[in-house]
Amino acid sequence: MSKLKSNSQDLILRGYWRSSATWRVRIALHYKQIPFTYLPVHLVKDGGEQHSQKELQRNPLAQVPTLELESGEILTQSMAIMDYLEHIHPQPSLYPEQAFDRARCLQLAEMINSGIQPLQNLSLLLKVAEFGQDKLTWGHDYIKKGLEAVEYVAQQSNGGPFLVGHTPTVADFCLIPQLYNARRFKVDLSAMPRLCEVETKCKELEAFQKATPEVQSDAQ
Ligand SMILES: N[C@@H](CCC(=O)N[C@@H](CS)C(=O)NCC(=O)O)C(=O)O
Repeated sequence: MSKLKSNSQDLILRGYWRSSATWRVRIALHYKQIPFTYLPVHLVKDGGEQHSQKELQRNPLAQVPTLELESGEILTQSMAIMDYLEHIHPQPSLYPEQAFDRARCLQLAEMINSGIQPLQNLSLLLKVAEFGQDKLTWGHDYIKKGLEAVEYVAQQSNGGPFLVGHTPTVADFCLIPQLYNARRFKVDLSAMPRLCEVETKCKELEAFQKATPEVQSDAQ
C-alpha cells in the first residue's frame, strides 16, 4: 500500500523506519487500508533531517511523524493523526465501542505515548549523554518501569486477545513499537506475559506485518 514516490491523491506520511510514533500511524493506515505515500525523514544522518528548515515548517517540535493531507495541511502527533484517520475512514475502527473500554484503550495508549516514549526519545537521550549519564541505563529503566505499569493495567483488562477486547486498537498500535524499543534497551520482558501474548497476536495480522520497520523503504 505504501509507495516511495508521491501520488497526488495520497496522504503523505513522513517518518523514519524505526520511529515508534511513525510506526503506530503506519499500522493504523494499513489496518484501515488507506493508501498513502511514505517519505522518509532520516532522524540521525547529518544531525537529523527533522531539524532542517523544511521539516521544522511541518513540525516545529522537530519530530516525526507528520501527515500531509490532500489539502496540503499538515498534522503532527500520532494520537491526533490516528483520531483524524478514524474520522475520515471510520471502519474498521481503531477504538473500542463502549465508553469505558474506549477510555481504557486511550489510558493504555497514553501511558506509552506520554509516560514512556518521551523519556526514551532520541533528543532526550542525546541530552542525557551530554549530561554525562548513561543513556542506555536511562532508557532501560524508564521503559521497564513504564511497561510494568502497562502490564499491570493490561492484566486487569484481560477481555480478549488484544489489549482491550477482540480487535486491535490504538493501544496495541502504541504497544508493539514500545516492545521493540524495550528489546533494543535490553529490558527483560519475561515479567510481562500479557504484553508478550498481545504482541504475538498482533504480529499475526497483515497490518502489523506491513508496518514493521524492517520492511520500510528506509530500513537500514
Ligand atoms: N508524541 C509524538 C512523539 C513524536 C516523536 O517523539 N517522534 C520521535 C521519533 S519516534 C522523533 O521524531 N524524534 C526525533 C528527535 O528526538 O530528535 C507523536 O506521537 O507523534
